[in-house]
Amino acid sequence: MSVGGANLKAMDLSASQEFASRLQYLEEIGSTNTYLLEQAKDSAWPDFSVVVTDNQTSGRGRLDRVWEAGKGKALAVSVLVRPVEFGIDKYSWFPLMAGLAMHKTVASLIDAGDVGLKWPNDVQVNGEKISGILAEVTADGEGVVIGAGLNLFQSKAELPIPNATSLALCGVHGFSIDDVLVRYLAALKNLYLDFSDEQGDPVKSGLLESVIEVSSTIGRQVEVSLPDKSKFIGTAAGIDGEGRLLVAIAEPTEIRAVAAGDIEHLRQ
Ligand code: BT5
Repeated sequence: MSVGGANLKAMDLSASQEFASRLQYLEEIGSTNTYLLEQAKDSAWPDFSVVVTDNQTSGRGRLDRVWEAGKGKALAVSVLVRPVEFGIDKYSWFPLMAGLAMHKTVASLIDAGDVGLKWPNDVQVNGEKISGILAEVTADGEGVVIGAGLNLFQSKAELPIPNATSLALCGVHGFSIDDVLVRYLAALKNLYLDFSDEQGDPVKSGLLESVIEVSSTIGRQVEVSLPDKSKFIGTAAGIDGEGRLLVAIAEPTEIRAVAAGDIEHLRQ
C-alpha cells in the first residue's frame, strides 16, 4: 500500500484511506485526471487508486472545457478503476455512477435544498451546479479515470459561473476534506462493487434505477446540444441500458437516444 507520504500527513485523510487501494494527496497539481492517467501506465496503481487535491490549477471539464476552483476552495478527486468483471462496452456507465455517488455525498451533507442529478452527471442544488464529473479511458483501454470536482468553500463571487453553488453556500460548515471525500469514495466503491458483481449489468445491479430516481432531467423539457453543434428540443423521457438520455420529440414523433451532448433544462 502506498500513500502520499509527507503530503498526506499535512492533510488527515485517514477515513478516506480505508476505501482506497492507494491514496495520494497532492498539495498542488494541474489536473488530477491528467496526473492519474499518466500514473495508470504503471501497474503499481491498482484498481481503485485515488488522487486528491484541494489545489487544482488546470482543471479540465468535458469537451475541452475548463473546471475552475481557487486554491483550497474545492475538492478535486480522481479514481482509477481497472474492471475485470466487464469490458469497455460498459464504461459509459462510469460517469453516471460517479454522478450518483456525488449526489449521495451532497444529499448526505445538506439539510435543505433540492439535490438533483442533471444528465449525464452534474450534481445541482436547487438547479445550481455544485459538482461536475469527467471520466476518461486509460491509454491501454483497460481502465477509466473518474474525475470529480466538488465546490466546498466558495462564495458566490468566487464561482466561475452564476449558476453554481458550494457546500458553504448551501449552509454546510465545519467539515473537513476527509469528511466529504470518505462519503464519496464509500458511495462510489459500493456502486462499483455492485455493478462488478453483476458483470456490468445496469438493471440487475440497480444502477439504472438509482440514477433515474435522482435524475432532475427526466420529465423535463430540455434543449439538447450535440457535439456537432446541432440542437433540438424535446421531453426527457428516460435513460436506456447504455446510459443514453431518451428524448421524445413532437415533430416528427420519435424518441432520440443521446449518448453525448449538453442538456439545458427549459422552464416548464
Ligand atoms: C465538468 O465538465 O463539469 C467536469 C468537471 C470535472 C472536474 C474534475 S476535478 C478532478 C478531475 N480533474 C480534472 O482535470 N477534471 C476532473 P462540463 O460538464 O464540461 O462543465 C464545464 C463547465 O462547468 C464550464 O464550462 C463552466 O461553465 C462550469 N464550471 C467550471 N468550473 C465550475 C465550478 N467550479 N463550479 C460550477 N461550474 C463550473
